[in-house]
Parts: sequence; C-alpha cells; structure tokens
Amino acid sequence: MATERWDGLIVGPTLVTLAGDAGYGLIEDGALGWRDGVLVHAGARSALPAAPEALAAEVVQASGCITPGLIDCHTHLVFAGNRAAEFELRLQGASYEEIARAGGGILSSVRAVRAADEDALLAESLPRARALVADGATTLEIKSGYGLDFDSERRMLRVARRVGEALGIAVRTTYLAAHALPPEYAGRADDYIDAAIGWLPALHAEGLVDAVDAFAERIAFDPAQTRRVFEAARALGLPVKLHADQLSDGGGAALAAEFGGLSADHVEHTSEAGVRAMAAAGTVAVLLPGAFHVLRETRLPPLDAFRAAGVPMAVATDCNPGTSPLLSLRQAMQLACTHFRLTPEEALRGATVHAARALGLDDRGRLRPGLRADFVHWDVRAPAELGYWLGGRLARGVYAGGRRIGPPPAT
Ligand code: DI6
Ligand code: FE
Repeated sequence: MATERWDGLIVGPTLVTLAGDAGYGLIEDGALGWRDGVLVHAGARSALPAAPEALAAEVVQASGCITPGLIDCHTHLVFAGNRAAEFELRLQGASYEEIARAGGGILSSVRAVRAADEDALLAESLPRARALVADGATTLEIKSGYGLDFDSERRMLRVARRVGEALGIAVRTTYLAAHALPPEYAGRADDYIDAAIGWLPALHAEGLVDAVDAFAERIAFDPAQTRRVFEAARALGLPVKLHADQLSDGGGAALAAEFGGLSADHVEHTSEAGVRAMAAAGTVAVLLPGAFHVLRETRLPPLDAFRAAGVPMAVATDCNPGTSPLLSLRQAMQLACTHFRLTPEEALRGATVHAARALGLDDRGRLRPGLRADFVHWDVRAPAELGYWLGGRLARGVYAGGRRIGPPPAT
C-alpha cells in the first residue's frame, strides 16, 4: 500500500510494456500509475495494491493502448527556411550530391541559419517539435550542423535546449559541426576540422553538448578527419555517433564502433565487417527510412545481418530540410515497416527501447516502475496499428515526466 498518493493513474487500457527482449509485453486491462514524474505501477489492474481511488489523486478510466513515449534519436530539427525548391529540382532529375556540390544542399540551410537570430530560429523550429510531440515523441535528439561557425553552432544548440524547455520534453543535443565544409574554408577541410574541434570545449563547458557526430561521406569528411573529431570528443568524455555509409560504403560504421559509438546512422551501405564491428561494440544501427524514402533510394541497410548479429535497430525521423522533411516518428515507423520490412514490433522497439540506447539513456523506453513517466495513450486496438496507419491523429494523450504535454485539442 502506497504511503503517499500517486499523482495519476490510468486504468483499463492495454499496456505495451516492451518488457523483455522480444514481444510487445502486453498487459490487457492494465493500470499505469506515476508519482513525481516516475512510473510506480505498470501492470494489471487486478494487481493494484488497493482500489484506484485510494491510490491516486487523479484516476482515469480508458481504453486503447499505452506505449512508452517515443524517442526520436536522430533529428536536425533546428533550421531556418526549407528546401522545397531543391526537392523540385531532384524530381526533375538532379541528384542530392549534384545539388550539394553546386553549393546548394546543406550549405543553403547554413546560409539561412546564419541569417536567423536565436528567437527567429526558435520560432521556426518549435512548430516542428510540436508536430513530433503531437504524434507521440517525448524525447528528441537535436543536432547542430547548419551553423558551421562558432556563434551559429552555439545558437543552434541553445535553440535546441530552448525547444525542450518550451515543450516540457527531454532534448539531447549533438554537436555536428563536421556536417559540411563552409564556403570560407573551401579547399581547407583539415583547417575547418581544426576549427570545429577548437569550438567544442567551450560549447561543452556551457552544457550545450551531449554527444558528437560527423558526416563521413565522400561529399563531406573523410575517415581521418572523422577520427580527429572523435578523438576530440573522447578527450572531453563525450560519446560519439556517426552519419555512416549513407550514400557509399566509407567504413563509417566500423569507425563509429572503434570509438565505442552510441550509434551508426543511415548505414544503407554498411558492409558485413561493419556490422560485425557494431555488434562487438554494442553500437546501435539507427535506421532513417524518411531519408531513404525522400531520396528514392533503393539500397537497403543490411537488415538481416543486423538481426543475425544482434545489432539493435533504432528508427528515427532524421527530420531535416534536405533529405527528410518528416514531422512524425510514427510515420517513420510506418516507412521502416514498408521500405525495410521491419515488423511493427521492431519499429516500435526501434522508436523506444533501442532509441533510448542510441542516446545512452537507461531511464526510459519501456513501461516499468522506476522509469520516467513518459508514455503515450493511443486510440488503437493493437500496437501493430502504430506501424500501419499513414497519417491521422492516433495519440490521445502524450505524457512526459507524468505531465500531459500534447496533443492540442482537435479544432
Ligand atoms: N545526412 C542527412 O540525411 C542529413 N544530414 C546528413 O548528413 C541531410 C542534411 C541536409 O541535407 O540538410
Ligand atoms: Fe541526419
């Protein structure tokens, strides 16, 4: 019997606990209780220690399903403007790489971010974050990487933190200055990497950096440059992750694994050796089906090899203005099922349990007493529907730390 009343208790829905290594961990006619932002009961209604009204200040009777809050472990959510015009060019035949080499692509977003002050950047980014929250996200990773100078990278990271504060969600920030070569360093990529490494300690000291990432690709940075970025991260005790093997196999996954990386992301072109290195290092494969879809890619990540080797697969939106203007993690789950043939259960684990691991977080991602009270109450009969429906409004209530943060009422 609880000595102190719980803050909230929902009784009746099916709990999708994701307990254990496989299966949904379903509990029919469940009860979910929380206090001080932490789950205190995630089990059957019949296992409650007393009558609901005696346990909690607020008791809600409900149907539907409750899952852990979704965790979007790879986004470039903070940016200014958009690149719809490039999308049109690509549909007329130009490739992503051609546009990037001609000074468009990431660099066009860099120009827009450099021209935006902090409040403007926040105002442009908040609606995107609200959309992700409305469809179930309670934790977001947000990268820098469209500033590419000290002040602009710092501004992006500060805006990322402010997004979290404004919406009551957890935001993990990732330093991605090694995203593209800014024009003032044209022909001097090694000098730019020196500069980007030089900015990191001050940003870290300000509490703006939770992890470090790089874009290892023939149109971005080579393995030696990536390695230098990782060494700088390691010297500060920061974890690393990597945009690896998205457009070509550059050995990125193995490099991320060598540094004990939290994750290697995209990984469409990752080799068998890369998969083995990730398995040995415990590095998560972050699948980004939105970018695959929008770029009309055909090369699938080595999904069976990941499964066989026991590499956990996360799913994220990659929300960005160039390759993945995607504002729903549930939609990313659907794309992962359709394009990558993940099962709906794998997609849900990918957006919860494995996404938490890709961010180095062990206090969320399942429904279990002691974990954060981050959860979503869905208008669905079975969790497979989360990987099934395209669009629509399925989230009835999104809770972070026990507080209802979305979605806004339908109008
Ligand atoms: N890979 C991606 O998919 C994004 N960044 C990256 O390194 C795309 C970023 C963009 O095109 O703006
Ligand atoms: Fe990305």
